[in-house]
Amino acid sequence: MLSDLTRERYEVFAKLVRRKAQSGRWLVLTHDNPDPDSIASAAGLAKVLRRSFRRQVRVAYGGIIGRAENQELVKVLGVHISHIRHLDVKKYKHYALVDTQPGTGNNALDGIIPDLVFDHHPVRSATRKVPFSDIRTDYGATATMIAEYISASGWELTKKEATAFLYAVRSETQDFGREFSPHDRTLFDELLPKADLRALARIQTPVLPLSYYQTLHEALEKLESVGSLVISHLGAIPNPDIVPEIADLLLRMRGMTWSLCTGVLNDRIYLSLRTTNSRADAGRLMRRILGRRGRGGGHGMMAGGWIEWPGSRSGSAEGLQRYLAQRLATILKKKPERITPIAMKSSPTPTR
Ligand SMILES: [Mn+2]
Repeated sequence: MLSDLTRERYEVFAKLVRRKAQSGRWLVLTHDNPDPDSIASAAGLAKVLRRSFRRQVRVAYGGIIGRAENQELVKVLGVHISHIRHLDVKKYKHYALVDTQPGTGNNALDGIIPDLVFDHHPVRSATRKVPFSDIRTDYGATATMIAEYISASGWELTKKEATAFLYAVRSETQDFGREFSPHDRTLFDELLPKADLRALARIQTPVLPLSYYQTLHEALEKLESVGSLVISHLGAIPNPDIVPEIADLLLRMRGMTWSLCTGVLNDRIYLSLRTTNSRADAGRLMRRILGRRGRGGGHGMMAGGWIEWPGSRSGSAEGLQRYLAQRLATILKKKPERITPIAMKSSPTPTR
């Protein structure tokens, strides 16, 4: 379905793209460690720029495409997505950000003001300098917005694209268990009959590396809680996006309304915060926990971020991880000194 808003915004977007010289190459960038929403959105925007405006476009990301699900998604979609370190960013003439904004600290477009921004996270002050931005915080997924733009451009989604966009919306909203809008729901209904369900199953249940189970094991061994807040601090992690995955898993624990997972990679401590409280502002809370040394943000019920941890010079990572959890507990009016380990029994007591 195509909303009136998208119809209007598409005209403004089209005018801007047409004004730009045809010769200049475009760089469409996801957020770092891209999730399905970001990957599908980038591929979709690239399609519109190529097909409707005959532009030369490269899709790129920073960080790591870590989750096996997301690697499989890239394969199924058949999108050519480059790592930013293999590109000379300055060689591009035009830039677009999807599922992220300038100044968030979670994309590789450092110091460059993009021409286009599409996102569903709360608007950042730096985005006001962007010539064209479409920020819709009521949308559950950026991919839903991009699908509407594709539709406004007169193109249809291929079977592969339908599969990828369907997965993006499902994973971003946790199968509609998290914030979503009627637009996301409408897109879901439209895509389901078009999608390749076998390919979707391959994305959703991919083959997993041993490191996944090792990290999961560690996460369970290190469980802590205070009241309805469950916490797990990981040591070295194989990729940043295992952190939100574990935060999601922990939030499902009976009796819990908040979850925090942290992990260490390349001089950074990554954090993910989740809540079942639909009136919460997890993004703001995340920024409060991190203070000036870190960057982060998010939506109402989910947030992520990182804080600089320059190796052993600043004490143990675990010390900082514990400190961050204590800050969170304090803000949530739970007693930080009461954070205690949850013991995992090696064999559970049978219940009769
Ligand atoms: Mn998103």
